[in-house]
Amino acid sequence: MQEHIFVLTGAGVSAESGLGTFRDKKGEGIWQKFDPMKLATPEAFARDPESVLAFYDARRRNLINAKPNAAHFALARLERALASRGGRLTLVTQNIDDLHERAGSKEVIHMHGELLKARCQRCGAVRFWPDDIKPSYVCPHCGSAGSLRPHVVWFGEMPLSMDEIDQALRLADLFVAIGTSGAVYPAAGFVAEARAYGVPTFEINLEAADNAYCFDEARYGPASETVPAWVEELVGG
Ligand code: BJW
Repeated sequence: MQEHIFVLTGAGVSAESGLGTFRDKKGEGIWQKFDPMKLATPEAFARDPESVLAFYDARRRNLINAKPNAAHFALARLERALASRGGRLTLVTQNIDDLHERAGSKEVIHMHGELLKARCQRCGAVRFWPDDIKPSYVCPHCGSAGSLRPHVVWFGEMPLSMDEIDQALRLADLFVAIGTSGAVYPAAGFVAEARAYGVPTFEINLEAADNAYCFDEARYGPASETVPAWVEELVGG
């Protein structure tokens, strides 16, 4: 078994937990129903904070009622199994939900932020925030009014932990992308980076991603079935 596995997850891993994906072939993805330029950019937030905050309030309430599925639990099992053999799982998620953590994963890198946290635009303080955010709210850290926003990465903003991610990609024995369309950069470029470092690459998805041609191997089907089966092959028995 490989000692250091790098897993990148996307919205597809949480789809069967009832959290919508952003793009799908039926045209029912979040960004097919709502315009991301009006809801997921710093400019949109500056122009219309009420609409942006209401969009994230609704998704936060939905998340609180969601539950992790078998794919999340399998990845937590993989983390424990690798650690018990002196190996390591680097789990990088583009998802802003906390379903990996609720399934038992201990180390999760949220490169697009976390929906259950708020950040102050004035002082930069980030804190757990499971409630709605209103434009009038005051930052509990610095006391400024109207400066709180969801701790998420919008288009045009720099994703989080990029240095840590690059280092882990460089050191991995296997790169696996699960449930991500390969449409959003820089995450969509990780597979090419991994290949450039000589790391074998594997896609697990419901259907081929936009960057499927970059992967050495692929397995298609719902994450709640394909991920536990793959983990069982690696660590079972
Ligand atoms: C299943 C399943 C089941 C379904 N089982 N599978 C070229 C290079 C670099 C940047 C750019 C570039 N061109 C353009 C850019 C800029 C932009 C970008 O990529 N735009 C594209 C639209 C082209 N990127 C940015 O602005 C990023 N910042 C940036 O680039 O900074 C500069 C920089 C440059 C170089 C290095 C470093 C930095 C920021 C991107 C922020 C993305 N933010 C969002 C919103 C977060 C908050 C929120 O949730 O509201 O992140 S957008 C949205 O897309 C969200 C997701 O994390 C992200 C990716 O989506 P994901 O996870 O792939 O989901 P889907 O819906 O697209 O796909 C679902 C998949 O699941 C499908 O494949 C299905 O088949 C599968 N599936 N059911 C298994 N049951």
